[in-house]
Amino acid sequence: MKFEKVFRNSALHPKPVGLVLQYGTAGFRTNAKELDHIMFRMGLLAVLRSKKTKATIGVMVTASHNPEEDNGVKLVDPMGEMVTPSWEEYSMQLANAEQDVLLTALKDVIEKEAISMDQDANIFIGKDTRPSSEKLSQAVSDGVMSLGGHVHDYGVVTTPQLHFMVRCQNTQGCYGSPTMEGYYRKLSQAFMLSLQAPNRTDDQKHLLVDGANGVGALRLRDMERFLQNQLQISLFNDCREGKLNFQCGADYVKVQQKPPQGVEMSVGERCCSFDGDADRIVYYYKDSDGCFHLQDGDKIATLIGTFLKDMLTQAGLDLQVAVVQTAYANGSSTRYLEDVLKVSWCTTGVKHLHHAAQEFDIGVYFEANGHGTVLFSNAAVHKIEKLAQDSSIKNEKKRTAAQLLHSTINVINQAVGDAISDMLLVEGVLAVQGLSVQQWDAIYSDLPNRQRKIKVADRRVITTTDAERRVVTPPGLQEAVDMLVKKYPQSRAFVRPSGTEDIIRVYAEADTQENTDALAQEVCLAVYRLAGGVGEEPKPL
Ligand code: G16
Repeated sequence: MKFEKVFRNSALHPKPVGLVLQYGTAGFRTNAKELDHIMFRMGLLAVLRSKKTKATIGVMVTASHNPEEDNGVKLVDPMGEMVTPSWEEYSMQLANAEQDVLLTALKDVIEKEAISMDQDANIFIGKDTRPSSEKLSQAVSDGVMSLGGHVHDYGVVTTPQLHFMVRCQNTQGCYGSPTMEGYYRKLSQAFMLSLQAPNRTDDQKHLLVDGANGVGALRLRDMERFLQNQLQISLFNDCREGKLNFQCGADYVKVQQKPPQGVEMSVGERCCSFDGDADRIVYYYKDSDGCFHLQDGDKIATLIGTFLKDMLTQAGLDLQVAVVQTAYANGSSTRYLEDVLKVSWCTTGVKHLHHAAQEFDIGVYFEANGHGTVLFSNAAVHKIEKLAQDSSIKNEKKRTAAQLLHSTINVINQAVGDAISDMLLVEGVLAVQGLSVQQWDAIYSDLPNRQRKIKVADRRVITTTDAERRVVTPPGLQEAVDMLVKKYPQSRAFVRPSGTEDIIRVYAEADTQENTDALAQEVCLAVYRLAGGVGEEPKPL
């Protein structure tokens, strides 16, 4: 194999000398200006991964919930999941190799993984709506083609759509057709089958969607015609004006605990927000006193997990449903879920949750921020399909439950959390169960909670353990958090470095909002003082 082309073209995407970037929670993510060489090199890596797995690999150019000036890259493995953690090491090796040793780093991966360079490589590329994405996705293509790979560029698509295409391609169409039309048709047909409530009122069909001024808004518009008016969408923050993720989108709504700008909500109306690449969703509404109520990823997991369990019981199927959560899960959600389902914990990051959910017959995983999906084991799919197609079943309730489970499987994008697919799933479950958004909200009451961000000189000084619930370094910080937590009833707090932004995240919950905010403030101060805070000391909100 000749590497002259890689050598030549890499010089067109030079690495700034000394720049070192970490592979974070969801790939590389930083200011777009620092990413050209990373994109070229991830194109190279995708080719190696494709040759190694003998399958199509995806590369998505996006920084998801981050501000518009950032960008990033997510690598998609053959079944549509995030790239396997052992290859994260290789991506760092390639990303951070200085220009003169790039070929050595590349050859090292080839050798370690015993990759046959004669093997074909196919790469699917997608990008979000950021101004920098066009050029950066071109750098990915350059990397792929420099190493002889074939590119299929899907253009501006949501992250989950790209994951879906990769999974469809590598299952030879068994999962669906790897086209945009294939995606819209599969999900919308399954959604309509899953409704089972033909007499829904216009109010029940109506949904307000905040598209975060991102790709989710564009692609949801494309999908509307496939939904045949079964969902009547009022779309806000739809890219016509307004900045991506600015005062809108799922992350803003979840962290600020308030409605996005630009959405006209009436009392009791169901609303939801996507994030910048449409892999997260949160729901909310406003009550008659004008109070804002959030149905975040925990509430979505509860709705879906309990629905699936009910349907399995009605269908007489003995399959275990588990919900996977992270440290951000509200204490009330965990207490509620533990009474009805199995609950499992893992570290922040969909790549970890996805893996943990694969342990069960049916694994529902959601981060509180609205990132999640449901995974069905092959055995579970087989049992459900068999029952749904069994025409000898006389018991109507049982037959309906089996068919509902079957269509639910097809509404869900099992490759990764998907705002559009999750939205259809929630809408279907609410319709089948005849639940209003208020009734759904009343399943349990969240403990007041607060998320804050603290800027420190180097976020790597904070290391954690126990699914990121306890700090290991710097010394004294965990002891300080423990002392503070003791001051407030029903309280909990933790601190962790973000893997997508250059900040430390602080989470606190307690019996009242006042206590929660006081606890969050004190923990912020402890981080600032013990972990090298920069700028002004954190102030109470
Ligand atoms: C990514 C990950 C999520 C994670 C989020 C925040 O989401 O896929 O699993 O929760 O980042 O991570 P951190 O707290 O480490 O910054 P997205 O939607 O931004 O790609």
